[in-house]
Amino acid sequence: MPDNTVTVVLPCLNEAEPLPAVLAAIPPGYQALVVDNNSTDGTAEVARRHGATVVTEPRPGYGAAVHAGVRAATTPIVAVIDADGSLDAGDLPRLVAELHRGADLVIGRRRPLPGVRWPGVARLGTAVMSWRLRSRYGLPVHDIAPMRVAHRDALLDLGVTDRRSGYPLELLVRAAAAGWRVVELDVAYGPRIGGKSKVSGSLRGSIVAIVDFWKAMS
Ligand SMILES: Nc1nc2c(ncn2[C@@H]2O[C@H](COP(=O)(O)OP(=O)(O)O)[C@@H](O)[C@H]2O)c(=O)[nH]1
Ligand SMILES: [Mg+2]
Repeated sequence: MPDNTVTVVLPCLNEAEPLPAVLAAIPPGYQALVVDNNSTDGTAEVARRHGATVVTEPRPGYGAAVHAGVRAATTPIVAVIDADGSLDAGDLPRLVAELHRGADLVIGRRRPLPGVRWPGVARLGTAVMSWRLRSRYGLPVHDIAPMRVAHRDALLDLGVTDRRSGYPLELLVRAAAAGWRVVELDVAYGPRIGGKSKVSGSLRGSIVAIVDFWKAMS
């Protein structure tokens, strides 16, 4: 049966190329909500043409886009995933099921598929951040929540303030402080299916991410 309680928030900065396939993988009933962050490649038109609702967020940054999407969602549950095709929205129902079993936040742990290019710096950064999240905050995590599912209103009440790359880490830290039950499940991690990397595949993006990650956790 289609599940119409979930909005899938897709933060997008120039993702017109991968978007059609990403949207096609969204489970039946789930609402696709593309947050367009000043894209110049027709992302918003492509999204609308493929059935997604589009929200425009002029303030740049991954966190700004995610926050705008969560606010705009009208369903009790929100999911956030990348719009580059590296993550599979088909994994979301397994995460949503854990939420129904009582978790407050369900996150994906990227398990690279054969042949995926995952730069060493990004892997190392992920390992270090995850270790810190486990040792300092007691969170059962091995990744930095690239894909996540939560109850919309509770998520907004957490009050995450980061509007750039530190958003997912600040969310985890606040979830731990609030005593949330956090569950991590393996999800497939494939190659980006078009367009350009803004974070780990770009020097500027990587530096911004490392600075933001560290700020979010200190
Ligand atoms: N709205 C918005 N989305 C962003 C920004 N930076 C990255 N993203 C999105 O975040 C997701 C992950 O970024 P990506 O470029 O794939 O990073 P990578 O996986 O480290 O290469 C993609 O859906 C991007 O479009 C940003 O500044 N604004
Ligand atoms: Mg990516």
